[in-house]
Amino acid sequence: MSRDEGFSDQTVPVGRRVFLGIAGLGILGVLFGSRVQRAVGSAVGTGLGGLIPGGDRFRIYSVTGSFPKVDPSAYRLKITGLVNRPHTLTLDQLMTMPSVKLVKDFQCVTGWKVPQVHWEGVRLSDILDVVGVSDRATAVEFDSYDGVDTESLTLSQARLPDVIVAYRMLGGPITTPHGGPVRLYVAPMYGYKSLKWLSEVRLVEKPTLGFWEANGYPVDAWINGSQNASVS
Ligand SMILES: Nc1nc2c(c(=O)[nH]1)N[C@H]1C(S)=C(S)[C@@H](COP(=O)(O)O)O[C@H]1N2
Ligand SMILES: [Mo]
Repeated sequence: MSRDEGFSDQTVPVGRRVFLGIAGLGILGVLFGSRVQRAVGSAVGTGLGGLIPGGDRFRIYSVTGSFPKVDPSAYRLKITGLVNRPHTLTLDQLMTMPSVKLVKDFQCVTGWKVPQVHWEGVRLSDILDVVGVSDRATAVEFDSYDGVDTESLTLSQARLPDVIVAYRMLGGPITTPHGGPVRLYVAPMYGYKSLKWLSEVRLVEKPTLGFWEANGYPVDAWINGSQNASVS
């Protein structure tokens, strides 16, 4: 199987050297070699990524250094914690819920940006309505099938109309490298909030710091001066 399988032409993986250079977190095992070690990658950290040819591509991240492979038929999304009716949803069940499409620039806090990315999925707020959120809940925690990355949002952030549980991206089903079959997409915030391989949504009274936040990224990741996502 080719290493590049599943990568769209809008995609370039990020090499360990490049990534550590730009993120400086020192703990991340990111990605496969070859295509990665391109000059364009090393320019990203300087913020030139968007100015040079090939700069506006996704860098594929995984904090574990590999991708959890989740078959669409085996996929489950658990909604747990302070809810009235805990649920476990299959991908088919998610896909029968009302869906929303978003188109927006995708922006990593390290400086790279992909213009006008198309997304489709279910509003997180619709899922929260299905399970019924307890009065004591103030925040939502998110877990990944990778077993390491975690995120959180306040309940009011989680209820924003452009925060979705996404199953389509870039014109097709979400590929494994991009976090498929299902990832979170938090349109108004930087990319690290858009947790890939989403496995669990948990309502809590007090959130614990997410993976990136524990490593120094801001808990509130609003993209400055961002345009609102177009919603349909
Ligand atoms: N599970 C998981 N989700 C993740 C990450 C990760 O390493 N693991 N990286 C985050 C960061 S920092 C960014 S910018 C985006 C990148 O999305 P992509 O890998 O599809 O390009 O995913 C976010 N979600
Ligand atoms: Mo990122």
